[in-house]
Amino acid sequence: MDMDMDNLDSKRKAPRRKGDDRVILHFDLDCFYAQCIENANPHLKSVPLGIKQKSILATCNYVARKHGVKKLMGIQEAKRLCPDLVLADGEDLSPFRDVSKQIYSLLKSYSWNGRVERLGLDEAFLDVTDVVAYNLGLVNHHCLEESWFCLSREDPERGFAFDAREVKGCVWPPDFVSDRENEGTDSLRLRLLFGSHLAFYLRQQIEGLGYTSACGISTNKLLAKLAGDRNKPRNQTTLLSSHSPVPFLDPLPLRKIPGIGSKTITAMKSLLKTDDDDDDLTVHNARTNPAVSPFALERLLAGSGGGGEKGIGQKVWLLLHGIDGSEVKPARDVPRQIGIEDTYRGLTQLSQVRTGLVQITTSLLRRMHVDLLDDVDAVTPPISPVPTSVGKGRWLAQPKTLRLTTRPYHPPSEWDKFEYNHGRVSKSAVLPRFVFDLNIEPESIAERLVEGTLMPLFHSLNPDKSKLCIGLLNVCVTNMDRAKESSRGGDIMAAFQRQREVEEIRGVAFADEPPDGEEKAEDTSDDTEVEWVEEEDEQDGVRCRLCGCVIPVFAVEAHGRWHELDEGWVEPQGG
Ligand code: DCP
Ligand code: MG
Ligand code: MG
Repeated sequence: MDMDMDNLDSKRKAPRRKGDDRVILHFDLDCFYAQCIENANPHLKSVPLGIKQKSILATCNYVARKHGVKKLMGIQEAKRLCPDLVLADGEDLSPFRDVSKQIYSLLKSYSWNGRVERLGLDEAFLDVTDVVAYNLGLVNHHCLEESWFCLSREDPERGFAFDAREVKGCVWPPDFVSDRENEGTDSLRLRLLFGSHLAFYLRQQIEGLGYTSACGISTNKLLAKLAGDRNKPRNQTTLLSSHSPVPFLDPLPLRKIPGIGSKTITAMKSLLKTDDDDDDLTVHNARTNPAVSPFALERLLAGSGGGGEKGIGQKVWLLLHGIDGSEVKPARDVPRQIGIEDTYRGLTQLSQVRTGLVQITTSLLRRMHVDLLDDVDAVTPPISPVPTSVGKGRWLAQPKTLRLTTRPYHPPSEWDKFEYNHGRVSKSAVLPRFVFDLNIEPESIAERLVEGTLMPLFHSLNPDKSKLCIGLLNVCVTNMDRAKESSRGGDIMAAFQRQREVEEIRGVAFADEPPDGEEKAEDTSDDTEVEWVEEEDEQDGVRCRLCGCVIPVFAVEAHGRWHELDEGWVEPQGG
């Protein structure tokens, strides 16, 4: 017991910072969905604009924010605050995904080490340590004001001129005074300063595509993301505190810290013996309270009932001190899976299901063309009013599996009885090869796929036709079969064909004709989707297990879809 207490005491000490050798940028686009809609309809730029999903605003532009309108606000309240608010529909995420991909590709093209990680649709981290180190090696310390930032190792003329005496954009702390005389030639300040100029240049490039953004510049992902939040919109912040990020973090509400979600906050409240509103619970409260330690957090979060991964206590403790060793993940040129879903107020007829499936599948095929074909000509310009017709290009990867997920409709009167995902079931089948034929219109492919594969899957998931009442349909392709390296310069389709032949010999089934449902479809009880928990104290909302936000029940589906796009940074507490 004494041992434990010693352990607890020694571990309560502030952890030492190490690993400040990286330069990380975090970009977050301003009012993203709103900017996408504005770019397609420029007259909306000057008016208050809200993007509607069901009966809430997914986001609103900054003109609307001046009137007090906020993200995730109910439409009624927003209209009350700003009667002139113009509403645009944001149910179809395809245009936002297209823009997201375009901006992500742009950022990727400036990375040397390929460490470009997406977070949701409108954010990205870049680890630019290597680019900055290279440029620090070139700089003339006697003529900092006329520096040149090299964007390519091969072509020294590719770059931009900058003044290396000053950090570009805002800094934190605002009154930071550098000790330039003594800082040497490779100080943390100089590295971040270089990062700030690169960030500004990249933000200008993004503006060239028509989108303004905010950026944070720091030494890890946590601090870069929080720094960028300081000055929005259309601005950037470099976190320069050379000693400790603690004064920067201390005043922030705990719930603002990525990686700290509702479970951690509940655990923290029980340690602090407080019932304060989540907004009043700051990093400082948690960090300085003697009851909070890595040991105590571990016991609550990873112990029986906590369900979190081992080491979670220490991880949270480090986050409270601004320490985050997580790497910026290398960019993937092909997503792991692509899924499209829609929600319904109870489909009772098979014909309605079929229509819904054809719509979803057509969007899915369009998405596959955008994400999996390497020919840019095949991509419709963002927010094009005309959907992509027949695509061109070569497949970078071909998914092997098609999965259908359904969930019954729960009318409002049943919301207290069932969890959001109650009754959610999935079944998979082999994805037929005609899907990759670029000479057939997506609509025709969709019809064929629905008739031959998806309807049989649907029947086996929902055998009782008399009780049909569908609230959600989700169609997803997964199990990506990548074009082999060796096929570079050769015929990628031929390489796929060879690979398939090899796998067929090994006994993996590939169907050119749709499988007959029951026989070939396999059960995949899919628990990788977002999970939701309803808590007693949240009368008119549901708390999201991933981000801890309380979401009005009617907005849960839109919020869940948003998370499913989010490839990283999920609260590491298990569920
Ligand atoms: N989004 C959503 N549901 C959420 C959060 C976000 O549908 N719970 C969507 C709408 C946003 C986009 O994702 O436009 C990006 O989310 P942000 O939180 O970055 O919000 P914005 O980009 O809209 O605004 P900001 O300028 O504050 O970044
Ligand atoms: Mg944003
Ligand atoms: Mg964002």
